[in-house]
Amino acid sequence: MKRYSVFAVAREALRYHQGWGRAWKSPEPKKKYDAVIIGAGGHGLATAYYLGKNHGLKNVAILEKGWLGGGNTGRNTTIIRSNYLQDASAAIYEKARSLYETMSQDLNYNVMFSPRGVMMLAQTQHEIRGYKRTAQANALQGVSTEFISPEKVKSLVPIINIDGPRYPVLGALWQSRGGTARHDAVAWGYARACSDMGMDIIQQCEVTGIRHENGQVQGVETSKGSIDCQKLGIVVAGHTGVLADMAGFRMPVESVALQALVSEPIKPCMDVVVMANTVHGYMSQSDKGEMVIGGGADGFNNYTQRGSFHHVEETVRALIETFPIISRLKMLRWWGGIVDMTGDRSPILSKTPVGNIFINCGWGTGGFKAIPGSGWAMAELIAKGHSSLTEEFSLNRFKEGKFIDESVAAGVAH
Ligand code: FAD
Ligand code: PYC
Repeated sequence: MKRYSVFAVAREALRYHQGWGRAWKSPEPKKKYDAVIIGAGGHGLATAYYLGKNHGLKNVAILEKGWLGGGNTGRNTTIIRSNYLQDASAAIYEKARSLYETMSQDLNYNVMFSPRGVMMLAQTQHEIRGYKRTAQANALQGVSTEFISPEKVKSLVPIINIDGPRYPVLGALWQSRGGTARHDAVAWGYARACSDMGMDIIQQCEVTGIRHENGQVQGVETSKGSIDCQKLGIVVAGHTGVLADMAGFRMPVESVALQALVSEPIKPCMDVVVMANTVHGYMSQSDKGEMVIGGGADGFNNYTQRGSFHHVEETVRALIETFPIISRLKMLRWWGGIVDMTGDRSPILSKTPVGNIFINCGWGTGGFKAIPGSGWAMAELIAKGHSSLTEEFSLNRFKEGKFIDESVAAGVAH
């Protein structure tokens, strides 16, 4: 047995009295988490939630360098749809869209899912062909979409000008069960549910290093100290390259800023979401009455998490022909997020070259809509080592050339 001098005992008694704990007790063995998730955005939180809910893995920590939902999850324009072209995409995006339908009940947290309908305008002959093809693919995939006429577009969106001189509206791809949800609430709802399951969500905790030995992950170094884990999920969107570098491998993603803005609030005037991909703009109206407007991504790689004047001008100029009423609106605020783009505009949900490190990224400009489906699939991959929903999104596709081309369905110019 260890012996203590009288001074040591007195010192420890004083520490105890001052509330610093029983310093003479043998130290608790260092906690090892079954899984650590880096990134408390929607995808990281949803992954942790389904690890607990679907696979009983609750000894989990979620590490966030800022605040939960403070990345792209809290900066997006909240469009939810599943009208993608390829089968693998339709499967995961439709899984996500259907989970959004019951998310408020599942999490007992109102995420304000509003299936108000999403339309993607066809303003060139090329887009008509593309969207008709997507509608047919969606019919085979069991995703409900249709190609609608310009007259139907006008009846759904009375403020639209379908006779624009440069880009008249020639029809639209319409998904009536697409819509929007409150992005912060999605993050908060998942976070509360994770916390209720006993998971640790550690904010202001930046991961600065990743430890592995003999090809197996051991843990991470953070701004709050070192943390051990059996399995590690990297879910950091625009910072994917930085984290992959810490683990010693490279990822086929580029980081660029994507921006959006809102107008001053006005009376309700548009109760569907409209995307105009030829002119690079999209718009919906928030519950507060603001017109939520976004455009294309920056044409160069960067980490600047903010908006820029030329984007506001380009985006608004592009939309004014189709929505003349916005020319009189004042802008209230604008912002940017750093999105992670892959070459085929499809995500990566995959094992990595390091054992028990998994990665979820590449959602680029369109990952908000995918949060629940991605979390569901990623949790299965982490818990069981495979998931039918992630199979085609693995890193192998870049070696094998099996790309999942969604450059049109991504819906935002890049
Ligand atoms: P994030 O929410 O960015 O979370 C990643 C987290 O990782 C961040 O909180 C970050 O702080 C943290 N992190 C990074 N590095 C570290 C580190 N070293 N240690 C600890 N934590 C770290 N998608 C749609 O479906 N519909 C839309 O309408 C839409 N509009 C968009 C509009 C804009 C302006 C933007 C920017 C994006 C838009 N998106 C949209 C895309 C969508 O927002 C993203 O694909 C999605 O939010 C990604 O979620 P995430 O959880 O992967 O990333
Ligand atoms: O993926 O639908 C989308 C989207 C719209 C705006 C940004 N992303």
